[in-house]
Amino acid sequence: MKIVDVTVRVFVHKTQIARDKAGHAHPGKETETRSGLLTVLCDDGTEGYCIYNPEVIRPYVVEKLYKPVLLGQHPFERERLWQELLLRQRGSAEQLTDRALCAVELALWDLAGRKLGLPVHRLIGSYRDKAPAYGSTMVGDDVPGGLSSPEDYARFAEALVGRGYKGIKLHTWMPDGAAAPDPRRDVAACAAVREAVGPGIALMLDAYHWYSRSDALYLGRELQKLGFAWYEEPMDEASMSSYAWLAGNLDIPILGPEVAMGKHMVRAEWAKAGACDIMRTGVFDVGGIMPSLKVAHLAEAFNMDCEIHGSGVGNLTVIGCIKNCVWYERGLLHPFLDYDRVPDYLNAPVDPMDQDGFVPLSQLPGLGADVNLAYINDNLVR
Ligand code: LLH
Ligand code: MG
Repeated sequence: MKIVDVTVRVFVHKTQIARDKAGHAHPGKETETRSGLLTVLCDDGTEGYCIYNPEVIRPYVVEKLYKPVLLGQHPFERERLWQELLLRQRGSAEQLTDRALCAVELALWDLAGRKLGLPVHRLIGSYRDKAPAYGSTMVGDDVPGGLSSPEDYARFAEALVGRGYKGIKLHTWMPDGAAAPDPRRDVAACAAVREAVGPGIALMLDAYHWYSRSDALYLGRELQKLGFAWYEEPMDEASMSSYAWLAGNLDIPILGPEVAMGKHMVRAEWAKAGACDIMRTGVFDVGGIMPSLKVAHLAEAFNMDCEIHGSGVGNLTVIGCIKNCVWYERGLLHPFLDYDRVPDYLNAPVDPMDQDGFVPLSQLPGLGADVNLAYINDNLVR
């Protein structure tokens, strides 16, 4: 069995998500957007897929970086292929990003699962068959009834509890939203949500990511009083020593790093430095499922939990295979959006949630995305 082609089919589909100038997602008018179906194809006809941003998996990346490593190789030699892609990443003039590394790694896993007729979490070794989800809100906005005030957050939190969520993470206001950032307004939103949902719901905060040490300390002390479960990325993660300082000054668990470059290696440094109490990884942050497992196992060896960043089949698969993680991050959510609506290019949602707030691990062969190939082929960008 060997890889004979790597392709990307770019297609259009409807979206109700708009991005602000800083790239944060908000609800918007229904419009069309583009996605790419990355496909790794083998000589026996087996295919593996990953749907992702077509700018990240653009032709240059496929032709000059993926194909020279993958063509002619056995698709099950994932660790070796990943390490060879890593060598190219060093010399790629930053064209092979961790996200592009992740996309092709996910496609290789999907291919293996489809070939063997197994969900990937079973192939790796399952730990669980479902995970509790926390509802992860979009960042704040200026739209009344949306996420424009502490009261809006409180009403939305009540609705999320009604939907079944046992945990909620607030993303509060970030520039270029009006009056953002403001740690006092963040505290008001967190207090309003705690008041609305009571003590039995786990609450977390992912605030503006560039607060000063003094603002981050003030905010953390207030979250402690409100009984929050963790405090995420209040400062620029490039300064690990700021996080070690913050963790040393607060009792609330600090979660990180999420965006700091350096995959599992930088996370080892954070664990050693005491810069976080709960480890963070996400498949698109560190280059795939394998490096995420390395991070989770590293954290386990430090008696630390490792919470997984973001939604989707790759992250769910990691959660399915590790013990030291509590939650699945479901979102991003907003009162004006129906998160349960199935995208045009899928036949079923990747993370359906029951009324008790649990998301099942997929039992489909592969990563668990039920890709609607007919839709994609009918809506190609030529
Ligand atoms: O900045 C944002 O819009 C969010 O923080 C987003 O990146 C989200 O993925 C996140 O950080 N979740 O934990
Ligand atoms: Mg985050």
